[in-house]
Amino acid sequence: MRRFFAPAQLTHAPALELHNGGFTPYAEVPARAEAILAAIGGAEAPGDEGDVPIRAVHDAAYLAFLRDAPAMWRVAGRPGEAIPYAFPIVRRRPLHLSRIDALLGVHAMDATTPITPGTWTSAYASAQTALAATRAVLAGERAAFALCRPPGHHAGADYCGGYCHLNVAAIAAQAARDAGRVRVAILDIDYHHGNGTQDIFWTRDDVFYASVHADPATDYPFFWGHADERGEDAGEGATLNLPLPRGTRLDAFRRAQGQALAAIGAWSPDLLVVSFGADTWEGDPISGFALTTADYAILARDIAVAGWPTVIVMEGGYAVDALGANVATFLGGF
Ligand code: Q9C
Ligand code: ZN
Repeated sequence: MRRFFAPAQLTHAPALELHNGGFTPYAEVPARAEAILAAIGGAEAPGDEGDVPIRAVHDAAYLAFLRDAPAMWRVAGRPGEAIPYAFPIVRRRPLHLSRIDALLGVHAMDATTPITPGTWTSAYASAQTALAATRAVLAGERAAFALCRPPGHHAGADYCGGYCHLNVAAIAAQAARDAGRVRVAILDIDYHHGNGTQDIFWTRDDVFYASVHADPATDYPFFWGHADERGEDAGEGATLNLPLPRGTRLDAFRRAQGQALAAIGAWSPDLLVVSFGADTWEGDPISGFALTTADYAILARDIAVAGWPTVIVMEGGYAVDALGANVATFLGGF
C-alpha cells in the first residue's frame, strides 16, 4: 500500500498539556510518527497543493489565527506556548476581538492543544500528506495511508482542540468531492468521537460520517458523539454515532464497526476515508478500550472486504512503544 509522510510534520512539539487539573507532558509527540514510520518501512513525501484544498474546509480567519497565534502570544509578553483559558460559551455575541486570549477562546474547543511556532508548518504538512494519499486513491490505488500527525478529527471549520488543528479526514473527503467523487463516506474508529468532522459535515448530504467511539458520557469530547446525533437539515441521517462503554473488546467493537459499515454500504460511497486511531489499544495511556494488536488486522479486513477505494488517515494512539506494531498490523489487514 502506498503511504505518505512529510518530515515537516515533526516540527510541532508542545511541551505540556492541561490534564486533570495540572500540566503533564504532551501526549501527541513527534516520536509517534517516527515509531509508525519505522514500523511501516518508510513513506513517500507528499507534494504541495497549496492552501486551496485546506480553505475548502476551514475558515480563512481560523487559518490566519493558526499562523499568527504564536507571534501574538510573544507580543503579549508570554513565555511558552499559546494556550486558551476563556471561552465564548454558546449564545455569546459574535464580537470581533483581536486580543490573543480572546482569539484563542474563539478558535479552540479546549485548553489541551497548545499552538507553537511549529504548529502551522506541521498541520499544513499533515494536510498535504492526507491530500497525497487521496490523490493516489483517486488515481486508482485500492487504498493508501496518510501518516497524519498532528491528527485532525477534533478540529472543526474554525476551531482546534484534542491535539488537532486541520481536519485531515475532512480535507481528504472534500478533495475527493471536488475531484468528482459524488458520494464520500468517513468511518471514524479513533477511541474519541470526531466532533470536528461531524460538525463540518453536519448539515450536508454528500459526505456520510459514521463513528465508533468511547461514550461521551464518560470520555472526551463529552459534548458530541451521543447516539441521538444524526445530522440536521440536508444532512439529517448522514451522521451515525455508535458510542461504546469503557472496557470494550474486539467483539463489541467489531459489531459496532460492522453496523457502521452496513450503514455506509447502504449509502453507496464512491470513496471511503478512514479516520484510524490506535488509541483503542488495551495499553493506551489516555483511553479505556481493550483491543489487542492482532485485533487491528481483523478490523481492517472487515473494512477492506467492502471494496471501496479507501484513504486511511492517522488520528490518535499514544502508547508510542506499541503504536508502530498496531498501525502496521492494521495496514497489513488490507
Ligand atoms: N489530557 C485524538 O486522539 N485530552 N485526540 C483528554 C487528557 C484530549 C485525543 C484529556 C484527548 C484528545 C486525536
Ligand atoms: Zn483519539
